[in-house]
Amino acid sequence: MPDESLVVNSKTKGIANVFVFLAKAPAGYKAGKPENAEVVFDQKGCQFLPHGLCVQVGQMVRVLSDDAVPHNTHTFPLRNAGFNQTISPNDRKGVELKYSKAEKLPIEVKCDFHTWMKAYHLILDHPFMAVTDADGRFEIKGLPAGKHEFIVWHEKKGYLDRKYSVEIKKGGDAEVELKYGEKNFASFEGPRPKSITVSLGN
Ligand SMILES: [Cu+2]
Repeated sequence: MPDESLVVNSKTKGIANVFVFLAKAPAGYKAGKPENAEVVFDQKGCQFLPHGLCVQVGQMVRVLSDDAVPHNTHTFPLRNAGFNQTISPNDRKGVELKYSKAEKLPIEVKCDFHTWMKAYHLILDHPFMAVTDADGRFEIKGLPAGKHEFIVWHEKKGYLDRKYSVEIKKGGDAEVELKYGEKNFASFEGPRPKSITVSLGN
């Protein structure tokens, strides 16, 4: 089974599954209903899909399975109630998982039947979060103008940045490139990335 704990695009050196988010909603921001009432968390080939999932408080996580074997989705939150439930083979209707509180950092999700199966859920009470794709890219939409400080977090290293500052001009976009040297991933045994390349826009 592939180790998904550090996924690097060999061409761009972009790193997947890096979470970029605001610890708190910007001042004056009023949380409305999440844009999507539901997000899907699937299991296929004994892997969680996606590996990194952003969830807003109040959003329903629909846990599905596309595998012929049963899985057990087991969450390890700090502030929310834990969820530990068997998902039947090929369950395309799914089991509903709901978080009621924001967490400070992404939480671990495991399958007790397949010890290599691991994923991370980031649960916040606002929508200003993203996780990098296979190219190391991400986008956070709808940020108000002003200065924002982002947490940048990856499961191998933990914090890559605690306060990555980005200024969004009125009516404008911001594009940033975040780079982290391989020393951040020194504990990783395998081909090491030279940098993470991600972009930020709105
Ligand atoms: Cu499993």
